[in-house]
Amino acid sequence: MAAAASVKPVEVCVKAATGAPDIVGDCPFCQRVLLTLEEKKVPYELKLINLDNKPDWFLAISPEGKVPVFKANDDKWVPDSDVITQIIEENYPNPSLVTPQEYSSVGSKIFSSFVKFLKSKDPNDGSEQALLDELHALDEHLKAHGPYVNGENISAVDLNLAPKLFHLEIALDHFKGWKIPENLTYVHAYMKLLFNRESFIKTKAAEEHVVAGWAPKVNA
Ligand SMILES: N[C@@H](CCC(=O)N[C@@H](CS)C(=O)NCC(=O)O)C(=O)O
Repeated sequence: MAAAASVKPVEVCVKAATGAPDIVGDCPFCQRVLLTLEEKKVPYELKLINLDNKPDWFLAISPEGKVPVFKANDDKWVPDSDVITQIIEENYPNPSLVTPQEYSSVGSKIFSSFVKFLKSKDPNDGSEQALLDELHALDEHLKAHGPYVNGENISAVDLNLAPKLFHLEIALDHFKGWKIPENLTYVHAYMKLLFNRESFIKTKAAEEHVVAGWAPKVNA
């Protein structure tokens, strides 16, 4: 007889919202993991971690004190969203979220460019242009291959980018009154597609928590 599929949910520690310990907080790496689980319909148990007051049991399983950490059906806790999403893909191959190698780094510099621009206090340091260049490159890619990075079907690279674009849109508007240029129509359509997915709506942080999360970094 074939072994019954395990019904035991996997476990994942994610950031709790600042000041709201019972709801999911504003960590894009955590949301990436949750999106992967949601898209594959893998049952999971959430453990919300207050990063301002990390419990001892959490520090024991995540010595660096970082979220996300993930436990599959063995007893080993694993950190890092790159590693975690890879394990989820291996353990739950259907539906496949594998992004073809040639597209796996599309948009990969957007998040670091966004953070640099967000923190920048010098309008002439080139950080705005660097971000625009990355967004233009994504727009061109989507124009040629979209609506998702790998065409008709969502894949891992989209689930990595979605929370980062969400943070970018909220934080740059709030702190700099900056918006993604309207002529980047493929990027706008892409974001709408991503943010309207059931998986995204279910796992996203509230805007006020995204703003609160970036505030100390912007004002540093
Ligand atoms: N490379 C890691 C980054 C994880 C990360 O930086 N997580 C942040 C929250 S967004 C964290 O746990 N920081 C520890 C802290 O704030 O104390 C991944 O992809 O999972």
